Amino acid sequence: MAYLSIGTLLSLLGSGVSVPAADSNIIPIEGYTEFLLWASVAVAALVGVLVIWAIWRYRARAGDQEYAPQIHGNTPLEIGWTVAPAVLLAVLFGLATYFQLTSSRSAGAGLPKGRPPDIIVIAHQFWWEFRYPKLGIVTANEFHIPVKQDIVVQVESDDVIHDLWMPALGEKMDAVPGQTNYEVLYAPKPGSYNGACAEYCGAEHAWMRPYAVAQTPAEFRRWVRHEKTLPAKPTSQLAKAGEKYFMSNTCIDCHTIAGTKANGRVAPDLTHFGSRKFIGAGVMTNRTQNLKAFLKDPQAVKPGILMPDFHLSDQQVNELTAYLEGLK
Ligand code: HEC
Ligand SMILES: [Cu+2]
Repeated sequence: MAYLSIGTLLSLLGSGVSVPAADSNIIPIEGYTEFLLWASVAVAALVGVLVIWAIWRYRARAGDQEYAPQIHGNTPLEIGWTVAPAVLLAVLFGLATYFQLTSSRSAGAGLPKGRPPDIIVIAHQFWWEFRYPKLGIVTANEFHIPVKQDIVVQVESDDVIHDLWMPALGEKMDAVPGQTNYEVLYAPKPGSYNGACAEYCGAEHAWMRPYAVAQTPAEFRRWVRHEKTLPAKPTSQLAKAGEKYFMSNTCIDCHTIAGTKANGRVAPDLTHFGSRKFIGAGVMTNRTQNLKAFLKDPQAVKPGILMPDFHLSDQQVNELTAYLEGLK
């Protein structure tokens, strides 16, 4: 990025807002937005300087008449201040249209016709479900994609309106209940990419962060193979006790763990929970202490979360942690 980005500016201003970095090769419209920002700053500065200059230049002086000379109408000036903004707006309109069309990879502008989606994204309060219909994989919050390929994504919502925003990978796309939207995501290079929910959806809107891992085709195939295998059965006493608790409580009505009787659909699929990077859609990294704190009191970690507090004893927390961490 040639000039200071809006994200950097916001963080310099100490707003505490972090805007995930976008890749300007994919989203030229971001560059245009920044051009607009700095063009506006330049115009505002010019106006400010002129106002101050006029105040100083035409200040009241001793011996002035009570009224300044009254002037009525100035045709060249009036034509000037009508035509100049009109030209400027026409140029901006042209640029905006151009960038909008060239940066859009989605429906109407390059969505491969008739191609079934690679990923179905279902937004929930306050987490993301990722289903790969062609590969038979289901995961939550963290999803993987191969690099340098158009990934056709179908975006849905299970409850209220959310918005899938992966700034470095493509456009923002609303997730609207009862409606199916499409977009194309594209990762230029391997790496991890942060995203956010970009439509206010409730208490934990801010902690509803999708996380993408873009991989080479070979790595991606390995990940797919891994996701399709069942997690190893628990071996330690502790983990076995955790499994027993999980399977005999309502955890199974909300969560799915492939190969077990847990097949709930209203909460994140936990089949490979142990190999994901975050807990609670980004609210914490997936480490032992954090998982324990989460299980002990989900509401304390993520107030408003739609997971009940089971008032687990420390022993039960330790057992469940051992079990869940083993779900690799
Ligand atoms: C009423 C449904 C419900 C029940 C019952 C339930 N959960 Fe959850 N759970 C959720 C929801 C919803 C989330 C996602 C919340 C979020 O991130 O906003 C969640 C998230 C989690 C996560 C984090 C998953 C991730 O990928 O971030 C773990 C671990 C978890 N639950 C374990 C359990 C265990 C263990 C039990 C049983 C003791 C249980 N849950 C019972 C609804 C439920
Ligand atoms: Cu949301």
